[in-house]
Amino acid sequence: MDFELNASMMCVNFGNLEKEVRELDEGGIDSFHIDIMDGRYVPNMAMSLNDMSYIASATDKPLDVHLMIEHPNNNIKLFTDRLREGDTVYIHPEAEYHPSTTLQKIIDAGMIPGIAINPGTSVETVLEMLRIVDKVLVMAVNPGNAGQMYMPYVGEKISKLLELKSKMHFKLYWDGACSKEKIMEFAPRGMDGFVLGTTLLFGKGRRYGDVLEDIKKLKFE
Ligand code: S6P
Ligand code: MG
Repeated sequence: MDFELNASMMCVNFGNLEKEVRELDEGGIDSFHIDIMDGRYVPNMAMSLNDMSYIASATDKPLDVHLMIEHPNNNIKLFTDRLREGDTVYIHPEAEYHPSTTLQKIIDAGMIPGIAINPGTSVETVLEMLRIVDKVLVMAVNPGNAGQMYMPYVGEKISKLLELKSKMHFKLYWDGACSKEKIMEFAPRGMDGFVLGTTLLFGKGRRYGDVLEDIKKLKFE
């Protein structure tokens, strides 16, 4: 089965970022998920621009940068100037007056445009934007922290998005409380990738490569 595994980098041991990136890279991760927060759109501040730039310099694999900030349009160059062609930038449409203007800037800079959809945001609210983005990140938890509870009502929304994705040509990714059971259930239905955090990958006392290998070996009926 073909799906990507993305590492939620806010969950790593920042005491040795170089080692964490190397182990994930060698362990077979597909991309590095970078959570950027401003303490306003969400009540937290996780990773910094410097963390992001360092990770971009330490791996050839793609970064997907998840901007949980108000009015990303005002500061989008801070990110696009430090990223590489082919990296992804997700914005939250609710955080911007004219989200498509910001998405256009991401496209013009050579990056892949994406939107993140909160658990409480309906598909209908973002329907128009689905036509211009390449990637959609469905939040299964409220944005802001790792280790939170899965919001069971997102399942229905994911079903709608899975129907729309072939018509509208975007890829669909899962972010938040991602467990083995969720991968077993949603990968066969067409989910393109999963962001792995404390639920499945980090703080388990196991080598990242071993966890990733177990996931890739999952048997789907
Ligand atoms: C949440 C953030 C996510 C988390 C991820 C962590 O604001 O966007 O990317 O880092 O949810 O995974 P877990 O398994 O700890 O929920
Ligand atoms: Mg995220």
